Amino acid sequence: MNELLTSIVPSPVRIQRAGDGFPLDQATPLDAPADLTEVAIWLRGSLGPATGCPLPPGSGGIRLRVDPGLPDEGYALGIRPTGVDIHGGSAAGVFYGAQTLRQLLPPATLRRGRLAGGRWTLPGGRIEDAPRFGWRGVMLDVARHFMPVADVLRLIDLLAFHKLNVLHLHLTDDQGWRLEVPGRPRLTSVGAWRPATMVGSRQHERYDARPHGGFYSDDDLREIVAFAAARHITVVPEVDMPGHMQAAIAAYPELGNGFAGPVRSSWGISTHVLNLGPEALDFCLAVLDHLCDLFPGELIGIGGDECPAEEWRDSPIAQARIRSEGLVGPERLQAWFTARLAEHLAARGRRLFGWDEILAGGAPPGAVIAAWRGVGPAAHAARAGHAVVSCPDTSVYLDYRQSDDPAEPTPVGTLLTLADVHAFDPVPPGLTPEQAGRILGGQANLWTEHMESARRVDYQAFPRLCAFAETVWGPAERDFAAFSTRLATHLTRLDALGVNYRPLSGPRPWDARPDAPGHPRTVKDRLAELREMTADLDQAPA
Ligand code: TNX
Repeated sequence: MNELLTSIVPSPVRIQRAGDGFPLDQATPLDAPADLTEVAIWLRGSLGPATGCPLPPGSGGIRLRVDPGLPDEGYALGIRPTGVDIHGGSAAGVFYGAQTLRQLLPPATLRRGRLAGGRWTLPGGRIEDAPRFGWRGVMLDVARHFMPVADVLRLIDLLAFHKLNVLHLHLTDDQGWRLEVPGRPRLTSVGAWRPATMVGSRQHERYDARPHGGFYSDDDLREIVAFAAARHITVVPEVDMPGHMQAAIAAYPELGNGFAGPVRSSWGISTHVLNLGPEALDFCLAVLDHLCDLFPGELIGIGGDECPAEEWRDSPIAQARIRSEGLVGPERLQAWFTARLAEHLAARGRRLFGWDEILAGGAPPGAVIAAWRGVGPAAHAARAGHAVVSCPDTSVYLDYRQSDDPAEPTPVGTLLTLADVHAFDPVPPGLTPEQAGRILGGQANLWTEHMESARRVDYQAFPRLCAFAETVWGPAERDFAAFSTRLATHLTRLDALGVNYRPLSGPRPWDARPDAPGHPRTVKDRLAELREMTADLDQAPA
């Protein structure tokens, strides 16, 4: 079989080789109905520069069609000497068929400029394909390190190339606030900037002496949303509340419990959280309103992770709220708050999306849970009736180290090799079929404490994200050896796309960060820590 036909990543469900191929040249026409105009524009834009083929409108070449008989995001791609048919169950399905088509051409055609003129032959055959899960996500933390718009758009292209369809944008954290909110100018004039940045894991207490910051204008975010939508990716925004809020409190101290200080420079969890009085609640609802205006998707992220309750014990404003709402103690305050956010979003026809900490005290009905603290919370959330996005740190945290090579940059977390990621299953063991049906899919998370640039994000993300794509697109049964063979060819595609992936042979000398030491953990220690961290879920309603 043609090598390209058998090296597609993520692997298609069914591939048949048949007869001669189709020659693609300057005259090849593209036939697309009006409802597939956007796919056609994208395909011309991605194939044109390197092939020199403008794909003018017309019949007898590549034909795009929606066929409602196919699975929603599925496609059938047929290549014969007389033409190429890409049929999809929806525009998204046609788009994925076209992405597969790109992988069937030599990698040089993925470049942004032409190496040589000529003709390319698409191998003859038929591919039938459809994803296993509807949520094939990546979370990008743009709070710890700001990522310029152009780099975000480039990452979106790389996600789409791997048939991923959700970009969860972590827009705020203790270390930076990255979006504008009407009437709150200090969020960006103050909250988007920190005086210095920690270098390496927090145990080493090292800092650079350089300010860092940046934020997205409303138009920046609209551009990101539209660019992603044209690639069938939904952007799910997250503003993390009521903890991980030090940047906002630095800008507006009245939202906090007496903290008056700068945006946080160190990693870890700030104890400076929202006071949850009337002004802080109004602030949060206004932020959600703005997110609803900018992001058309159903889900709006409210974070909810790692919120220490200690400041609430002595805070008059938090205590007044606890009394007026008749809450049993500071620990109940977060659940009360999350319920108010859920009501507000529901009134706008949206749904709340939060980290699994919001399960403590019972998450609002209809909330979608991003289950990250090992595999326990995904099962807990599914049993409690919630829709779940599986993203256990022990399988899909791409900030965690890829090997124990001493040159691995800032090694943190547990060892998470390419094979470990490839073995991930979004559905945790022990669920009934009904509960398993609540697992929407999986998500790989890119926390950027130790990724200061797009170059470093590439290094941490690839090639593990190629393996991740197989876990959410492909079938439950997977063969790592077969994947590795396909990956060898696929890496030549990443080369053509200019991705700074980690070489399979290990880090290059210049990848090392001796100036930014890490803090590697063993799986055993991490599992013990996770058991302790999630012990409160045993009391939570399931
Ligand atoms: C935990 S995962 C966090 C993040 C850190 C990450 C580092 C989650 C909801 N919270 O704030 O960046 O660990 O791996």
